[in-house]
Amino acid sequence: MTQITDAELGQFDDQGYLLVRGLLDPDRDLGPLVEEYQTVLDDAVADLVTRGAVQHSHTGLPFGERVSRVLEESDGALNKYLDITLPQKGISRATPMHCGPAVFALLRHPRLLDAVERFIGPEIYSNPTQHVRIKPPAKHLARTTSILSEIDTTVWHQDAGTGTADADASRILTVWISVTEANQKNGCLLVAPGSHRNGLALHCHDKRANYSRQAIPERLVGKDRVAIETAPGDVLFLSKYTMHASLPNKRDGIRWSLDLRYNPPSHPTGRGWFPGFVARSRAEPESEMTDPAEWAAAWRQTRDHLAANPPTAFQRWAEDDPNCA
Ligand SMILES: O=C(O)CCC(=O)C(=O)O
Ligand SMILES: [Fe+2]
Repeated sequence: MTQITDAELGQFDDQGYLLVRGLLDPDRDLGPLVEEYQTVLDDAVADLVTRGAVQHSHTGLPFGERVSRVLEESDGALNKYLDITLPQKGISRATPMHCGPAVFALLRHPRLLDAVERFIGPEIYSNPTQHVRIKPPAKHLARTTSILSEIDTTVWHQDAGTGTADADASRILTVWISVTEANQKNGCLLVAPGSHRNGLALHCHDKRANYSRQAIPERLVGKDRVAIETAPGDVLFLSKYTMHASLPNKRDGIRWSLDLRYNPPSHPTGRGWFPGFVARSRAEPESEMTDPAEWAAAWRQTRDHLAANPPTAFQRWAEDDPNCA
């Protein structure tokens, strides 16, 4: 069993990130997720066909190729069906999302939580900022719209900048899980070592996309950038101030990852309108959520509520911030 050492924790404090190779077993730990996503994709495609968003269901294609083709033909609409969390804007009662039992089991995976405990202690809340990212080959994103360019690359940012200011003092750990291999050809992460030391950096509105995303200007990122190449089951831990980005996928297959966040239960999550849950508590074990159906129901209730009461859009930096000129 992989146990994170004190030396590794020291490295995390110093560099702002830590890659733990083979923390999860690709077959035993990620297999159920991969299996669940076969059905997620089947159901998503059936729904998209019913809605007239795609004409072909591409049954018979291997998973990755089918995702890529349907994503392209649906102009990105498929993406929401594959992600866990709801979008920031435009939530309706029919907005797709995926909160299945295999995802829940991974969020609560004991070996993952043992690792998280080393960073934030034994009281662990699953932060609702949690994503499944399936990045298709860039060639399938040629007819780029805003949503597709968001999938293609991730701009330089700190996760602290993606939540509300009430979470500025929260201890939030980002946990990035490699489901497929990730490398410099298929769109792996880039990390700027030591970039976490000066707190929250300026982020500017990214004109490449209408989508609400804000990027740290190149000049603030620094020259030292490390590509994080991973194999299935490798897990990257990032501090909320560590600057990171990801490359486009120039290969033929998909690049699949999850990024999850955890914080102590008493700390604001930065997305207060979305539901999280207690994943582990030594102090109050009875507060742990253990039922995947309860978790899925919480998301559905939230979706219904937010469809009627949209959350106020938040951007940490104004679009016309003078420092961004
Ligand atoms: O996987 C990616 O492209 C981006 C991941 C990310 O930004 C994160 O894990 O916080
Ligand atoms: Fe991030």
